[in-house]
Amino acid sequence: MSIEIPPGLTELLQGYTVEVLRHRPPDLLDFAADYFSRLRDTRDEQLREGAAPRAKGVNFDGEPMQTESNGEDERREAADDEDSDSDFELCAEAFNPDDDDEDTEPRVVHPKTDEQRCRLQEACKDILIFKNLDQEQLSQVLDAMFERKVQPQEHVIDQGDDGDNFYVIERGLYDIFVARDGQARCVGRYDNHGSFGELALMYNTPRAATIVAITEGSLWGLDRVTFRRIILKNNAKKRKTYELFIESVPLLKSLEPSERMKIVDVIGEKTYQDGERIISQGDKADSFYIVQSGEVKILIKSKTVTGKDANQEVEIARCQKGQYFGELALVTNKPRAASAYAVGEVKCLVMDVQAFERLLGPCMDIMKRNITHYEEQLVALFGSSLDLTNPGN
Ligand code: 1OR
Ligand code: 1OR
Repeated sequence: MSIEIPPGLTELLQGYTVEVLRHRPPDLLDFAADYFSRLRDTRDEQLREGAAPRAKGVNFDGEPMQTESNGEDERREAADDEDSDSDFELCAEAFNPDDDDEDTEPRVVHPKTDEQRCRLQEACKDILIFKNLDQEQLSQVLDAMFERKVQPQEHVIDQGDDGDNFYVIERGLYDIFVARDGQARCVGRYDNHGSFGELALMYNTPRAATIVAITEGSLWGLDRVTFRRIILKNNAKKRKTYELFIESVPLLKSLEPSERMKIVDVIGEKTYQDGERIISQGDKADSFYIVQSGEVKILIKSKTVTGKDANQEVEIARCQKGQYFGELALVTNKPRAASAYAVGEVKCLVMDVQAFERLLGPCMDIMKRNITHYEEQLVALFGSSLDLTNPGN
């Protein structure tokens, strides 16, 4: 007896398998349900538009995968080959923020329980590259995110690979390794919060670092297509919004314009109300701040300078528009040396420690020079010297 395999079955299952291997979803059944209903939607849409259904599979990013060439692929590949010695070699797709495909492309939606949605919202609430999204963009991003559990020693990202997803950390420790001259060096660690994997997706470059889970943990992934459609489109807007301001920040003057724009790509804007504490003396540090509008006052516990009145804080400095603060703890790898409070409503541009180390290397000398002035200013203010490396008092 011969069993006839229905036409299309092999491609259908192959398409699904490829997407499972790309996304490694935690629940195969949920993923299958999602995948096949999106496939059907794409087919129905094509039928409605009067086109012959051509997709034998659908990318989980929402792009139909064509099994029959229409010539476009070859043209694109030929163009890619011409570029083959550029950074864009691995993933040649360019982003044009003016191509408003947001409403025509099928959206990626990973259904979530209420409990998952709560955990996801909590994990994403301080993610800087989500800060400038509007409500609708943020809800599309959250809908598209999927949960990924990891085990100790699991490589979430390998340096040199193509970028598939961006990740937000819900919990767990993750070491960052960067290989140079064949030698992998641990250059930092994410400790239960933050995000990684944006660079390859933003700039179409190979992964710039390897990220290894040190503990068991939980991540939320966002696929490349949704990331580029929403975050990159928003970044194009951000560049326009902040270009003039960023050019005016004295600390960043020595950077190339393209380096300044990379800063804009990863910063998030945060607003603080009058009297709100932005930084707390003695805390572990993970961000750097530039005052965009308003004024920030820096206070230090008097015990730190006089050894008395532990609860009393004294004002030691003010930061105005274009000035920065919160660099000291990142440079010295120590807890926050002072507290920072908003005076009136304040807007700050905030950068995480990894971006600070990656992008502000050329400004490090200026910051270090200014830190040595802190000591001199302190002597002028209090007539005493202070060990700024012991700020937790
Ligand atoms: P990605 O898509 O390139 C690896 O994949 C991710 O590691 C990268 O995005 C960043 O999100 C994250 N240099 C490059 N990538 C880093 C770094 C980093 N830190 C985290 N990532 N440096 C370390 C700074 C502490 C600079 C090393 C010279
Ligand atoms: P941080 O990461 O330690 C508090 O967080 C920030 O306050 C600090 O970085 C600086 O950016 C900012 N001493 C210590 N921190 C100062 C000082 C300062 N001025 C501003 N910050 N001074 C020495 C006196 C205690 C300055 C006196 C004028």
